[in-house]
Amino acid sequence: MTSAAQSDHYDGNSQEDQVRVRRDVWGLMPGADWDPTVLAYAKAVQVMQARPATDPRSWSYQGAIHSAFVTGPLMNQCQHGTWFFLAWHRMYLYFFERIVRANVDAHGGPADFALPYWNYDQPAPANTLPLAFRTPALPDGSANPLMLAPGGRSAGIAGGAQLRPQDTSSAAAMLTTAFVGRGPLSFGGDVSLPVRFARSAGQLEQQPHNIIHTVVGGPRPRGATDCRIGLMTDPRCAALDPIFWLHHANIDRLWVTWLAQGGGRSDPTDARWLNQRFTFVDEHGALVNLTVADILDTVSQLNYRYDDQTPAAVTAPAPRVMRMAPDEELVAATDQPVTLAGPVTAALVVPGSTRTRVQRLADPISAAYLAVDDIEAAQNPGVVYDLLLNDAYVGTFSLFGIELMNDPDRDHEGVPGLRHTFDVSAIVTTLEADGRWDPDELTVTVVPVAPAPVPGARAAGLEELGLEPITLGRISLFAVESETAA
Ligand SMILES: [Cu+2]
Repeated sequence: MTSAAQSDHYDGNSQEDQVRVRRDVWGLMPGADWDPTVLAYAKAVQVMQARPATDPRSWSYQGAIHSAFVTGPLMNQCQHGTWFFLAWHRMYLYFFERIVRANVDAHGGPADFALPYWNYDQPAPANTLPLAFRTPALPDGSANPLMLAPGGRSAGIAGGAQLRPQDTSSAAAMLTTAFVGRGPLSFGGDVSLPVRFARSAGQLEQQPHNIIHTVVGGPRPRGATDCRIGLMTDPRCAALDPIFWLHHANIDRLWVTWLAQGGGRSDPTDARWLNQRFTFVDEHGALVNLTVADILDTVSQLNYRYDDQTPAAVTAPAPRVMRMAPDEELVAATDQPVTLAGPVTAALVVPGSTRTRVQRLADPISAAYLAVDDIEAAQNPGVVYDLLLNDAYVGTFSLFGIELMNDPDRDHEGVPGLRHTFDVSAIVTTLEADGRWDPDELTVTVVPVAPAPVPGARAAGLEELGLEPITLGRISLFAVESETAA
């Protein structure tokens, strides 16, 4: 490290005089003309990439703070599948932004520079990779570091293909009212020790966070231990793709908009969360500490806000799951592990003991969720998976981070496999209303989604991808009794 100075409490914010505004990259740069803020980001990336890898403010070191194939001080700190996911990434972005801004200031501004974000959950063109990330050269003729060499990103996305609405949606996350606990469908993840990859992600981490990583990165070569192909797909490479920071700024913004919805939504007050401390490096190369309590108000504590913090419009049926009590009952499940390289349908077996419960699942006092448990794979295949209950779309999941779950040296909590959970209360209600909710006829279907082709090109079939099979240990249906009827 360049400095051993380590403050107990970070107060770098006190020198600032204005609240910075992080803006939508498509609003800044809707066409091919370079926007000053986006161009300043690109030039700062050039400067950081030219620094020696031993400098913690270099591009490679900043990426390694998230995760890397090497180890060193401050490296491999990222938090996923835990209730620290949002807080850790907010801190990580904050200090990265300070490092970028020091470069921007040294090269003439803009004086109000803040990291842009990419809100992909909008109609085209906003659901395509921002133009600055697919332009070969900067205005001065130098190579644009925001554009990766071929293979660095999924070819279709790199070529301007649209992301699917299923992949960009934060609707399931916005429906939750609990940040943590009180059931599996939390916004921000389960209670956990600080670890890189624990078992249970919150709904926002699951969708769109994990999914965007995978559809932007695309497939990686089997067993790859470098960061040339499919960077966003692997946590050890993801932050080396300059789009990572705009993706995470959007995830950070969605935390703000979730809180703004009200309806009981609030950050945890648990001291184990508030007092958790993480260490980063600032623009001077000095080590800096923050606790989660230090970063909960972006305006008063970190001096930034987003240009759009409008609460999400939640257009959902009666939010039954959100009122659920923590007790739950397993009422149906697949009876053997499901291995798939293509689409697979499996029966959800309902034992006699829970048959009545399943029949009554559409009652207003019940809520239901599906859990996909013990997902095992050698690596993220670089595609995402759609999940259906009978014929109804439930949600999409990605295996982002599975390499680190399988790592024998893994420092997660020792539970095998990933877990993803989905609210299916509304689907059960619809199937029941259609007369199609029958305990003898319950199926789940998992469909790998082929990457979007380059616009104008033919879509590759799943069989052409040569997907490595993944195994889903069990898919289960849980019933939850509501505290109060909606
Ligand atoms: Cu991420």
